[in-house]
Amino acid sequence: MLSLNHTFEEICKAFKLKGEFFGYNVIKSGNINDTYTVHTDGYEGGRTYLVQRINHNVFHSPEKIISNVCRITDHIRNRMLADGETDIKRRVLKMYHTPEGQYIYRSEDGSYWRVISYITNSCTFNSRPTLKVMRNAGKAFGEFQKNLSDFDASSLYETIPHFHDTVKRFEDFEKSVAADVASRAASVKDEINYLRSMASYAGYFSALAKENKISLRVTHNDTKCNNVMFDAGTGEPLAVIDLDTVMPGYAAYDFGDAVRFAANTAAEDEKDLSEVSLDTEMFTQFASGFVPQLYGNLNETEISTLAMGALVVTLELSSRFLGDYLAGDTYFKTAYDEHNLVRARCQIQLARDMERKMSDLERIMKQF
Ligand code: GN1
Ligand code: MG
Repeated sequence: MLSLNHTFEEICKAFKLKGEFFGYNVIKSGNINDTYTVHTDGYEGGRTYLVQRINHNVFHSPEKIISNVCRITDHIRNRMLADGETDIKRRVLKMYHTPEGQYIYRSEDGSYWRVISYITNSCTFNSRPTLKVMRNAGKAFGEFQKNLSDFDASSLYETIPHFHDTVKRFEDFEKSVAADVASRAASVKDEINYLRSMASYAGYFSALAKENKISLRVTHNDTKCNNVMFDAGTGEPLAVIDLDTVMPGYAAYDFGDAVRFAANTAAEDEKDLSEVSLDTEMFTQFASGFVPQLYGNLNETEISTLAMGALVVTLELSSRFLGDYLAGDTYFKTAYDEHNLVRARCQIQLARDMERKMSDLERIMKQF
């Protein structure tokens, strides 16, 4: 296998990045793509770039994600510039291209690579952020949706078809149970039964859409709080990143997925289930940042069903983690054998707590 040093050297040359490559760091947080910071020297004290290997098993058409991401970031950049933004390089990602106009570099082993701007003096937070970070993450994702509210959602490629189609996710889960290729179904009967008992929630949002009570919007679809870059000095949100799954979607999935990840009192893959619950204060803080950004864009039903989005998306991800465990761990990166099962159990525990607290959560949402 080729060394990463060699690959990054090639990439720096192909993209004509400033300075000479001298080293890289691994960014560990993603479950799909591989992300690195790549450092160069010899040009005004050096430069840092974000270099990513696109997971081709998940994103079958890297050109389509590049096209979506370029169009979205151009749109946001133009809107921010029109609003007088003066720090534009730190507020929106830039995709690099080679002198020939290529945004993707194929390394000798066939991998797909891209180069993205690195936001200086910034930081990200994983689960268990502070209340201030939570509010600012809400503001960032709300502003992101607002900035794309005049973007024609139907013109985007569906980079992963049926990504937040919870009904289809539950059907796929049932297929994994039936196929049981890794012979694991017998050992996770309780989890399977729980998800089956909750299957009626899967169609909650598609039913509202059928009745024209909610609309498709341009949504982010992967609103983990570590997908927001914050100013390392002030804690203010700068930019939303990880734009590969930006597609038409329902606002509640963005709201819900953010809460699922960041308002969990434990990590997404916590083994000790007694640590796992939904922190209503964190939930409130996120909502207080998110909802005001979208006044005038979302209708009453959309706002009043945001809390339900948290439960539905948590059930959806439970079915995806457990489905991948049953399929022999082919989709999500895992760090150990039972990782997907641990993740699924954690998400199920969280879903149980959300269901218990749903009337409180809905009451909280009424203040916005
Ligand atoms: C994956 O790799 P990452 O962290 O951006 C997944 C999301 C899940 C998330 C769970 C393309 O996102 O849908 O919610 O893991 N992304 C894809 O941590 O499947
Ligand atoms: Mg992602």
